[in-house]
Amino acid sequence: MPRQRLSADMCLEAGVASVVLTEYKVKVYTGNRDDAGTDADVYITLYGDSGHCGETSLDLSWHDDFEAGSCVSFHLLNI
Ligand SMILES: [Ca+2]
Repeated sequence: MPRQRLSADMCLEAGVASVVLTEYKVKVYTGNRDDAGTDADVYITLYGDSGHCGETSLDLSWHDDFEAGSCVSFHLLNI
């Protein structure tokens, strides 16, 4: 299963003095019905006690994400 680790810098908001980063594993299951897959850009925003990581693209390089019947894991850091 392909994995991607996003940098902490991508998840830090300006003005936050100190943060505790938590790593999350997000698994996206795409159904296997006709036309269930997508080539659209897919984003996620994770919220924590100190803020949020902002809109983060779920996209693995050199991998056709969100095909019908697939499961893709993404590793994200959140504050
Ligand atoms: Ca991709």
